[in-house]
Amino acid sequence: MSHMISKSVSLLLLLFATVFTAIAVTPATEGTVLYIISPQDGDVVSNPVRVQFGLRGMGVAPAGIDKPKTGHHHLLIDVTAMPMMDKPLPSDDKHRHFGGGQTEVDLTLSPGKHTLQLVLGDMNHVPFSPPIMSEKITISVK
Ligand SMILES: [Cu+2]
Repeated sequence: MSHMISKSVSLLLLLFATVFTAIAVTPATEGTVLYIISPQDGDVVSNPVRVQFGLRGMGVAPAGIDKPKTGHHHLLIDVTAMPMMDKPLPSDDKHRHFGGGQTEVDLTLSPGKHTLQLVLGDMNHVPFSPPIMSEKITISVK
């Protein structure tokens, strides 16, 4: 009897966990394209490096603003292991948030090769499902 109860309880917990996960990610708008307008893959550039963010199919809104079909930009710099796609994106030198709704940034990068990739996040900095990401580009800084 107690075995049956504990089985029902764990089923219930599983159900809650599933529902919680389902509301933690925002569905992507189909056909949305995120891309880096500038620089282009393979470009040789000088500091400051102006990176311009392109988004088609959804709009840009500041973090914390609950508006359907919008998100804000995150720039991954030299990130080799992708962050979790169902959690808020980390915030550090390699994971830059543009929670004000910015669509470009001027970076100062060390000389040599660097990779850049955009990830769109929802109002809570969580990537959409499926994730909306740009191609990863490689640039050379003089
Ligand atoms: Cu963010």
